[in-house]
Amino acid sequence: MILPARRLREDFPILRSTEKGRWVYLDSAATTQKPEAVLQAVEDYYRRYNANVHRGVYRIAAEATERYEEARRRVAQFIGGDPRGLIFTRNTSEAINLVAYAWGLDNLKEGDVILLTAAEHHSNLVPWQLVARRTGARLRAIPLDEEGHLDLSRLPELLDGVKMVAISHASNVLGTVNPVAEVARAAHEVGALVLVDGAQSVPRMPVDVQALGCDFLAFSGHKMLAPMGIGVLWGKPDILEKMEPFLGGGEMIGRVDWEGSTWREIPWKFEAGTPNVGGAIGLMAAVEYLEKVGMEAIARHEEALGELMARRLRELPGVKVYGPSGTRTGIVAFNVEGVHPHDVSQVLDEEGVAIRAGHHCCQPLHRLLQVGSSCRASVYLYNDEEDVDRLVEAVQKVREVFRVPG
Ligand code: C6P
Repeated sequence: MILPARRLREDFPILRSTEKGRWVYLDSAATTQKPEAVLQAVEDYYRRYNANVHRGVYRIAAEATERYEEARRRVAQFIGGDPRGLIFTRNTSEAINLVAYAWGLDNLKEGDVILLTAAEHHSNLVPWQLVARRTGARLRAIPLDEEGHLDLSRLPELLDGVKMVAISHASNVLGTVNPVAEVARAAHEVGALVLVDGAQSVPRMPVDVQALGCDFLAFSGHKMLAPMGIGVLWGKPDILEKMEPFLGGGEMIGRVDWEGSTWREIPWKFEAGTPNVGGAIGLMAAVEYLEKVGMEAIARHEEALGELMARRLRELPGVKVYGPSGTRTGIVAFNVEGVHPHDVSQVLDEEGVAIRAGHHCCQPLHRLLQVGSSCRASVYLYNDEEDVDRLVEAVQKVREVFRVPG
């Protein structure tokens, strides 16, 4: 394998072996585990310089503000973006809602189209439904081919009347990576803006907003080694400058009077109230850890494990794997014939293997796959072939317990 996963696991207290043996975590697409470096950075903030930011002038308040703004610059650099466009949010969902409301309510009107894909997570579907209901805009979806890749053959037609293209970069179910740069070029030709849901790509491959050519990128810290409760919306500064705030409150204002208020400059215009300072500092530590391991190596490691996992599961009689047969990320959804995913997951848990079971917040996609739910195994930099063996052995056990034919 590309990465020394066994050695990397030592950096993650929760993944260290216990007397019961080694527990195999295969649910990193839901949330990743946290390395010592991140835990220490967060603890150091709370133990040594916990203070509100942009407010106090005493020593530790200045230090907290400095580190919070340093985190903004480091995370912006990680995605190749201008730090003035980097807004800290709670997660991907909040980042997408920010754009849907703050941009959508003022820029969409009756008959305008928001173009998504047929594989979107609810977080990149429901906010647009809510805003479409308020503005009279309509949703349209780019269809998928047999393997789950985007079918772009009708893209020019699909772009007719489109004002916003909001698409995921990597699917949280199918293991596919969408050709975002190609879609963005076509979208810009018809004057549409492009939002990329990077929740599953930013953690597992090099992502550069200039190369993607997107106007907005949303992602979550907790899926890339950082704590929960910190996420990012990056936007092109000139677009963000023209947008009204999403939430109102402390610190996002210029001057407040009973008659009205003015806003601070970006990015602070979009950060109302006390931010998650410890989370941002944790995200900076996570980004530094990821860069040390190397994003290119992480992507290749995941691809190799994803392909291996999909191939080994496909070889088992009665197991159906979704998504492409070729290159994929380390996210593999599957079903065992006649066994509910929750039962599969429970037997796997008894074998010390943690996976996710359900619709993975992608109900329309599961309807397209003609199933209500699925099992999903997802790897990260701390997984290796041994973990794939453990998964396959545990699925074999499921087949035995439930007497799956074949
Ligand atoms: N997917 C999964 O197990 P939040 O919850 O806001 O941090 O991320 C939302 C989100 C948006 N887009 C994609 C493609 C995602 O995968 C997710 C989160 C998790 O698949 C939790 S449902």
